Amino acid sequence: MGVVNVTPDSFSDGGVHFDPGKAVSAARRMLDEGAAIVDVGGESTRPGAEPVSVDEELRRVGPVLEGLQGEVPVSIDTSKAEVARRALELGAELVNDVTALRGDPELAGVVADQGAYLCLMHMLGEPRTMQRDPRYDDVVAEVARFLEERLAAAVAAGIPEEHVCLDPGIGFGKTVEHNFELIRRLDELTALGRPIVVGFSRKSSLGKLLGDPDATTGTTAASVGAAVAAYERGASILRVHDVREHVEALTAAAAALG
Ligand code: HH2
Repeated sequence: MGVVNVTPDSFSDGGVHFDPGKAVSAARRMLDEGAAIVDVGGESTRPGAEPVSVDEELRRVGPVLEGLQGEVPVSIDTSKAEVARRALELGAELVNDVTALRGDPELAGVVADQGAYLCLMHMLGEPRTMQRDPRYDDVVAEVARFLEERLAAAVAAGIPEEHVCLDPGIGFGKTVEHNFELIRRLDELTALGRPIVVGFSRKSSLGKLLGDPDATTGTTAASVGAAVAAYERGASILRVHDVREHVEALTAAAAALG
């Protein structure tokens, strides 16, 4: 899954794809480089980010989805029902909701009615404050319990279980150690029976691991290392910014692991 953030302020690629034409080209390039789907988002969820209005989010992602004309498989990274509805009308097939259906009470109905796929992600707290001293007794057990409960809520709202994938939410209310423990024990999440999405790409934990306590991003090489490890532990979808490098590394890893 390639990432195209149509935002001025994303931690990872802020501003690079804010121009719709550039975002459309980036999405097409990612598809050429081997992405199976491109995740288009109009709201940054980086630590400390302020929310964006529905109108502003639609202004950002609408022209990009129109420009892609349904030719590129698209995931819409939104928590807002109105944005998801418009994106699905414009050809998106998956709704990637970082609030796991806790943000907008109308979103589950939109996904169910349109027969869309859905990604439910774990987050402790909210983006503005989530990185202030996150604590768990057992991060993996708590994330697993949360995802199981949100999967049940999605199914109760009429979304078929087969349409749902689950994501531990790397960096969303988690320390460096929490993030790596989630990968190390990913089998406890694959045991939930749904495809697991992992988005470690460029996250600050990678920069911190490599020795910079104030890092806000991580390098491509570190991202690839984390993605290959997640793949080996059973992740099905890797959400990444540098598609070519990840596709090459994952192709080699798949050949080696069999
Ligand atoms: N990470 C980000 C945004 N959306 N969705 C899922 N399912 N999993 C993730 O790990 C995830 C996500 C944050 O990364 P990015 O989009 O690069 O930055 P920003 O939120 O600042 O736009």
